[in-house]
Amino acid sequence: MGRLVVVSNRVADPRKPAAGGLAVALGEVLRNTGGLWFGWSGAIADGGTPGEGELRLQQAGVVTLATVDLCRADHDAYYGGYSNGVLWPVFHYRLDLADFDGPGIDGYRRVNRLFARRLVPLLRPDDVVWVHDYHLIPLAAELRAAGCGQRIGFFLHIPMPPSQVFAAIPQHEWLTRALFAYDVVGFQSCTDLGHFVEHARRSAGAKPADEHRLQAFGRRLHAQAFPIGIDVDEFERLGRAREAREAYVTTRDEYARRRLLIGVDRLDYSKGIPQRIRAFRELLARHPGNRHSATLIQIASPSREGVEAYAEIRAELERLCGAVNGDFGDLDWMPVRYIHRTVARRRLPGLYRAARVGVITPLRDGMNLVAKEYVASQDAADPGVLVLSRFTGAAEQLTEALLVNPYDIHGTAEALQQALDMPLTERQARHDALLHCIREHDVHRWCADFLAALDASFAGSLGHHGRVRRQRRSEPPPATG
Ligand code: GDG
Repeated sequence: MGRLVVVSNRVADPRKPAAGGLAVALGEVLRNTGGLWFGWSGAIADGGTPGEGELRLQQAGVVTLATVDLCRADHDAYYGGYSNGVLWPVFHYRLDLADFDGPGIDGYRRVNRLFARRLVPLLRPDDVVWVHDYHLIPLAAELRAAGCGQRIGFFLHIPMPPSQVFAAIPQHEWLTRALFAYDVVGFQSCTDLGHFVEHARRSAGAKPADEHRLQAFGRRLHAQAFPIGIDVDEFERLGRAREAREAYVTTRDEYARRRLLIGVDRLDYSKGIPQRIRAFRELLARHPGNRHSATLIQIASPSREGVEAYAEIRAELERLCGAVNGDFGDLDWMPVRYIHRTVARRRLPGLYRAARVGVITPLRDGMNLVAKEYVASQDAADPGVLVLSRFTGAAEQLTEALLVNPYDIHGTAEALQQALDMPLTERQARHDALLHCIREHDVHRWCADFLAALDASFAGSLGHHGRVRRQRRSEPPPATG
């Protein structure tokens, strides 16, 4: 197979630790394969021209980082506007939070076109291009319009909503057509894949070509679920290293008389953190034996702070945690430790290991890697219990966790109590099964399976393999507002 070219919104030095599921996973993939990683630099060039941005190349070990700056107008429309103001909420089933009237679509399209223009000169004929996530759905259509015949795959890290929800996006038909410019489109779960197939059938009249392939818009698309995983061995190594051991010992000693529960998330409304705090409150209220004992450590790393909905959830969380501590806390016991900061990755395995319960309760999540990291960090002889939302992609695989409905505060509180009370033999049996599962479906398998599908895919157009006719630029999306 040719050189791997990864394209994602943000690019990170794969030699450095990252916070955020996509950056962590792609760093692990590229450290192994080498190649080119293309995306936004993270810099906003004030005073720059929309649709323009300088390309920078930098070598990071075996990986070449190719980044483009964005001007303020492009950044606000593409990133804050369409990607995180429309696509992120809708794909997480939150039509109430989507700003359909905003002007973001033009910037979204402009930045995708800019990325394509900057990427094309860097591509070699036998490159395999792997595009990631909702920021870049139309990228392949732009690359095809520029004459690229390389294999191009797309992986959606976030959920694919049901057709009726997706159809609320005024440009949903354009987005669906854009996905058919790829050779392979991957989803986190069978649920997501089912939603896509149903939508393509309904809105584009797509027909099944064979087991994994759909035919529409004169192209054949391979669509499949490829559940993402973690690098279990690497995470276990991290757990044995000094900083994780220190974090474990310090936390264990500090909370020697307590039973710890832990949540680790980017601060995002999809993660269900307020519902989690309410469930913990309910636990203390209904099961007083936990008072002066159970302590929830909630790490919420700052995320997308410029987007309005994120400022609101931050204020709500501070209020909720303050109320639990005020109502239940005592001089020697603070029930919730809420940490709105990014904790060093090297410390995370120690914190996970010190916690008797991992509380991973998103309202909706593509996969959720924290659930897998929690399992990988446990002491097999005395493991903690994973309480997991049934609305995560991870729940399709991690069926030995205690699966909860995070909207059901009472039911979640009861599951937390069940986790705290669970006998050792049951904890061991569940942990064994979970560890086996995350080993089977680790990040290496995710990567290998996706790239094998991409390698095996015939050029998506119904024309000759490897030779894609130059296509006209994709139709512009319908105007909004
Ligand atoms: C997207 C999808 C999908 C979190 N806080 C800290 C920190 N993290 C790390 C975790 C984990 C990663 O960030 C979070 O990954 P998730 O999968 O839980 O969630 P998203 O960031 O929303 O990721 C998700 C993922 O892409 C991969 O496809 O699973 O569904 O939404 O690795 O450990 N890391 C550090 N400090 C923190 O405070 N160092």
